[in-house]
Amino acid sequence: MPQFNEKLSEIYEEVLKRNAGEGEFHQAVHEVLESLGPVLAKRPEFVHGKIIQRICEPERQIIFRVPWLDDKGDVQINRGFRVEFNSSLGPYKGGLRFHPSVNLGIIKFLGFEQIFKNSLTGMPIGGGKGGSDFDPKGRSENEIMRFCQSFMTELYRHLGEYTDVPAGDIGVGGREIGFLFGQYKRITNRYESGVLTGKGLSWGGSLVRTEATGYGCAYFVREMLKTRKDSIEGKTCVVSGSGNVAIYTIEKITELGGTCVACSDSNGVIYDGKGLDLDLIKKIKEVDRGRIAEYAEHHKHAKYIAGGNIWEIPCEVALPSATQNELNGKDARALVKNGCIAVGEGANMPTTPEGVKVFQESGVAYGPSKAANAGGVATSALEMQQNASRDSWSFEFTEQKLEQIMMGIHQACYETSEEYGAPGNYVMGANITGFMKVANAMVAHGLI
Ligand code: NDP
Ligand code: 2IT
Repeated sequence: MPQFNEKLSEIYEEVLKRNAGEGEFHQAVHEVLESLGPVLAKRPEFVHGKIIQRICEPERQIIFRVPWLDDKGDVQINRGFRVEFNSSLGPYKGGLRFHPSVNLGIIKFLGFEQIFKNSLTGMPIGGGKGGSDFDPKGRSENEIMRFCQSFMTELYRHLGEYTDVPAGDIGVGGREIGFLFGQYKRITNRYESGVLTGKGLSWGGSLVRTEATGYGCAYFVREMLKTRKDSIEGKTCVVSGSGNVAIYTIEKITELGGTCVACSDSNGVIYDGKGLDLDLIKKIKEVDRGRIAEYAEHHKHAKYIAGGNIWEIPCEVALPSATQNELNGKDARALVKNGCIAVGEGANMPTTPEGVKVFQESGVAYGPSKAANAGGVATSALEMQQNASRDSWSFEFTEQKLEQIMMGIHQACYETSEEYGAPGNYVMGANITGFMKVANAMVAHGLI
């Protein structure tokens, strides 16, 4: 594993001091800095210009009150966030997360990761992230709408197609983007399609955006296996979560010949040895907005394990697609012991540092989130491109672009890992490739 040199240790200590208590942010910064030693040795102007210190400091952080009325007429108050992290490659771009666990540190880790992920896509987008500690679970559609309207009533002044372009993340899908877009349009009196991505298909959305993160992750795993003269065909796969990313990961993995035998939500795990019935999962999650436990009511041969640990289920390919730090060192050891040879991260930073170390030391093909799940934001950028030209592309054309982008990301990461003497280390490959483009642009833009 790469080590910190004295300069990087000093930078990291400063990050810890300036951002006390933000554990996830520290973790994300640590993982990127670990890769950058050899880059600083080659590029002294990055050191003189304090490029890393500047990248670690968001350009702007917005925190705001979100008051709204629930169905009983009671006042509810949540906290809204938007961290506009880095705009050297384009307008701030990144999702909104609605989940009770959201706090500034989580939004900052996500925004920080987004800078390098967005750079890797090759599209003109900067990095940002936002959200709220609002918990959508158990809320009626009217409550969700009122919350989204109140959230946008503050956020709109910070957005714009050339300024900051949010999209979905945990708890924010097509429905929420619709309510947010409607309120933005009403307040600004502008039909500014490019201000949000993940829109509905009849009002400026792009085909393939819904599928993009999961499809992209499956493509990335396919490419990793290809470098090892292997394929997804015939592999047993396990996908955590059962939301947007998990569903379309299962879809593409199945299309590529793999068999997904398990998925989950925060209450438990579904195991179906015959291969998951995706139509049923889509009905439960996308139509009925239900819980994954319901799967076992429809398929008696399937097993629901309340509170179970999905990583104990033997598989050759693991696809963590729920949330950060959902897979720890012990889980990684169990996966390796049970024959896991590849990991593709659909979620953001789902593996703890100890887990990452286990995978790398065991020779598992490990695709880190900022590379493996970049297909979602890349397709958001394709949506922006269509909005700017008032065009809409076919499913086939858009998916082909997504596939090319994912193959390009894989190749760039692999080549960089070779160049820096660690072939197949996609963590180093992704961090260095993503960083270089941002750093070069920052140098070109001067001290801002
Ligand atoms: P969804 O809200 O559609 O689904 C989230 C899934 O993860 C649900 O099954 C949920 O279970 C589970 N989950 C969420 N939080 C937790 C938690 N704290 N503990 C256990 N399970 C949890 O979100 P997405 O599918 O969009 O996002 C999943 C991951 O993918 C996130 O890490 C996100 O940042 C990342 N991602 C998403 C992209 C996108 O385009 N949507 C793009 C790139 C990355 P439950 O219902 O029980 O909460
Ligand atoms: O983590 C992510 O890349 C996303 N949630 C998608 C962001 C986007 O702007 O499409």
